This record gives sequence, C-alpha cells and structure tokens, in this order.
Amino acid sequence: MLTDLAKFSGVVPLGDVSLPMVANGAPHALGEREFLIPSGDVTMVHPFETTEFFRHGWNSWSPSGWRRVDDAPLRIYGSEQRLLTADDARNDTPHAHSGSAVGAITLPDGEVILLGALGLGAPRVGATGTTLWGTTEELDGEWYLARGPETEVFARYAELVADRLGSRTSSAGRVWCSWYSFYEDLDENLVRDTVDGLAGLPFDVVQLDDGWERSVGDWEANDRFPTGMAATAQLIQSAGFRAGLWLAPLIALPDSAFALERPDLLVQGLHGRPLVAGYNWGGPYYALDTTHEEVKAHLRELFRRVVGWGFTYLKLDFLYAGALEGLRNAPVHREQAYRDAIDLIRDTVGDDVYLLGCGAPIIPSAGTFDGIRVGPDVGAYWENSERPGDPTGVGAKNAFLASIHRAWLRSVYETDPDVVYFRRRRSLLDDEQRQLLEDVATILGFKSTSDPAAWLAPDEISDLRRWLERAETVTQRGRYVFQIDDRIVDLAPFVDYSAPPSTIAN
Ligand code: 9PG
Repeated sequence: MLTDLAKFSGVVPLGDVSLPMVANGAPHALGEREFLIPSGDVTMVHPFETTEFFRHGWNSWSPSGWRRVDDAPLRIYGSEQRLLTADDARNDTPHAHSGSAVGAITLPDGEVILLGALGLGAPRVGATGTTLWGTTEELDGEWYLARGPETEVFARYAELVADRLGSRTSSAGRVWCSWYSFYEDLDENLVRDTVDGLAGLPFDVVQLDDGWERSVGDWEANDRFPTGMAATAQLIQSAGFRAGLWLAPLIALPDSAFALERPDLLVQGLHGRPLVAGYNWGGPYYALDTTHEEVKAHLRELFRRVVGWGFTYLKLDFLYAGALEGLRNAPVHREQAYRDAIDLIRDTVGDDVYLLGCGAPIIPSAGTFDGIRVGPDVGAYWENSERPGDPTGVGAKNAFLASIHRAWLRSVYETDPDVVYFRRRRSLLDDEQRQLLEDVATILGFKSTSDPAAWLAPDEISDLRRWLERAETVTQRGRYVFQIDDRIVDLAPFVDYSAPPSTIAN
C-alpha cells in the first residue's frame, strides 16, 4: 500500500519485486508497473547486486551506455578540460555510476527498471549494487519510474519527455556537411567547386561548418568569403539544395570582438572574471549570459541576419555552454537559462528553419530542436588511441557507441549520429566499420555525409546515391539488434568499451 504522505518512505511494487523507497513525496501510479514521483531526491533499494546500469550523458558528446555496476563507471577519465566540455562536470561522480536525467538497471529476467526526469534542474540518476537513486539541483517536473522490457520502457520515457517538454517532427532530409573533409579550411572557391560536384546527387541540404566566420563570437563572413554569406547561400540554393550553416551562438573566444568589447555580457565565474566554458580552438572560450536583455537582443539580431542571408538549416554548436553554472544577470537555474535562450532562437527563426543542436543538453533541448547530435564526432578511423580513457574522443567507435544508446530519443526529435564515410581514400575505416556507420545512421534515421564527390570513386558514388535514395523500414529486435528491411543487423559484436579506466588517473 502506498501512503499519501508529503515526504514518502515506503515500498513501490514493480511486478514481482517491491522496492523500498524514500522520496520527496508519494509515488502516483500511472499504470501497473509505472509511477510518477515528485521531483527531488529519491532512493530505492534493490536486491539485484551485480546489475548493469544505463548511464546517460548530459550533452550530445557525453558518454552513454550500459556498464556493470561492479565495473568502473562509464565517464571521461584523465582530463578535467574534456570533462568540462563533454559532460556535466559539476555533477561528475568519479567513483560512482551516475548519469544525467535518466538511468536504468537490468533485472535477472532481462527487464529493466528506469528512473527518468521529466523536467529541468540538472537531474542526475545513479546506481550501486544495492540502490537506484535520483537527485536534482532544483525541483522541476517529476520522476518517471517504470519496469518492463527495455525498448518499451525507454520508448515510454521518451513519450513522456515529449509530452512534458515538447517534440518536433520536421525532417532534415539528406545532409552534406563540410566538417569531416575540410575542417576549418573553407573558402568561397572550395565551396563553389564542392557544390558543383554535389549537383545532381540526392542531397536536400548542403551545410557549411566551422570556418566561414570571423571568429567564434563574431558571426560575419571572414576574408575567405569575400562575396559574403548571402551570396554563398545563394550559390548553394542555385544548385538545388537548402543552405545550411554552423554557428556556436552561445560562446565567444577571448579574442573575439564580442568578448573584448562586451565582457559584461559573459557569464561570470569566480574572482570577477568570465567563466571558462570549455576548451577548443587552442584555448578557452566563454559563455554568453543569455539572461541579459542585451544578449537577447544580440541573439535576435544575429538569427534574423543569418536567416536573412538565406540559410534555413542551422547547426547550433557548443550549446551546453549556455547551461553551465555561473553568475548570470538573472538568477534562473542554468538549464532554464539554456531553454529560455533556445526558445528565443526558435521564436526568432520561426518553425520552418531546421535547427540541429550539437554539444547540446539532451533533455532540455526537447521541443525546440528538430534534430540533436547524439554522440561525439566521428573520424575516418575506428579507435581513438590518443585518449584511451575518454569515450568522447573523436572516432567512429566512440560516436557509434554513444549514438546507438540514444536511439530511443527518436520520438522527441531527429537523432543525428554524425556523418557516414563513403570514401575509402583518406580513411582508415575498413568496409565492415564503414558499413556499421551506415547502418547506425539508417537506424537512427538521419543520413548525412561529408565526402566531396571528387574524393569518391565511381562505385562509392553509386553506393552513396543508393543509400540516400533508399527509404528503409527499421524495427528494433533487441538492445543491439535491429531489422533494416529484410536484413538483421546485430551491433553487439562492436559494443566494446576497451578503455582501461583503472589504469588512468582521474
Ligand atoms: C566545428 C566542430 C564540428 C563538429 C562538432 C564540434 O569536446 N570537444 O572539445 C569538442 C570539440 C569540438 C567538437 C566536438 C567536441 O566538434 O561536434 O561536428 O561542427 O565542432 O568546430
């Protein structure tokens, strides 16, 4: 019997197990084996000992996946800088299994018990050999607790996230992205040649990534784009594609005009200096204080300008920086500040512009973004041997592992596992690994690539064209088993976290 006390201490029946629980209020039964629990701290005691725990990463790049609770936690080892950029560093637990917003444990019969937040407030879920727990920085929404078959329970959680925070169903179509071939070395002639090469291929979007802007923070064309971004968008459109552009609108480099001229518009850290929001481009970068009226005006003006140039697909990157803890003009919780900022951007661009979030907090982005990157960057190689303790290091394996553990988010927004390589030149991926990336993109329902046509052999062009033209039916048959049309794809042999965290310092 569940008692209706303000602070709850009792037992929750989940099928053939009943878990002792303390919570911020009484659970409310939604169905036979599912409950809503008031936001705040919740702890349940479970009898499963060496269970597996599903750990969910905070932002696009953060590690997600299953780990046995008697193994070392799945997290970023060995680099504070990486942790700050690629996970929720504030709530990292080096010696305990925990993750962001949602977690789950497996039961001896193969079913799972999931605990997932339906609000903001940087909720955290963790487990030990005897407990499953949740905590939040701020009370918001409720917890969803359920027991059942893994795929069903995760799908139901996603459905409730969509109910509470919203969902979007626009499709990006097939995307060509410049990053994984040209990186920052973009210029107008290269774009023209590349677009010429892509003409006639069944892409819907040609998206220019990092490399066009004056500085991160100063979103005007640099000297390599002398005719400007409106002419560049026009060039892409004339070839029959929707024009896409990358921006990191919530951060600024220290030497950007934005940071130099208006340091008062940056989130502040301790000691009266701007908060360091992460490290990339050879140094630290700062976060914009989106609660400041002048930053709101700046974002409105920026997005009107970019859409005015003719870009209708925007990849917005490094967004987590808008949800870091720091001193802001208005005292709103960090995840709420983030959500208010992206709502303002959506409001400015309107419903017809496709917004892809990258480096974005996963759950707080529901309802605003059309698509979200759900893993770290792919690379044209499998393993990242330079950073063995970092499951967010660039590489095909890390991108695949994180992405496949977020396939359940597909009902909230499009899930982007990053690009597929079709080229064999300038790539160290073997055919099996290449095919795996293709299958994962098909399963997650987001098809993008970065290969310029000039880098592809004729048979690779035909493979690419066939894949882009195909509309497959995908059914999940097990945790790592999917059916793509008539073909069964078993990803389990590739699920291998070979990082040896015990040998790497925190
Ligand atoms: C452009 C790139 C591409 C890419 C994005 C993002 O954790 N990190 O330090 C980190 C740095 C860069 C990064 C991802 C993670 O790449 O994912 O697709 O747009 O920016 O600079």
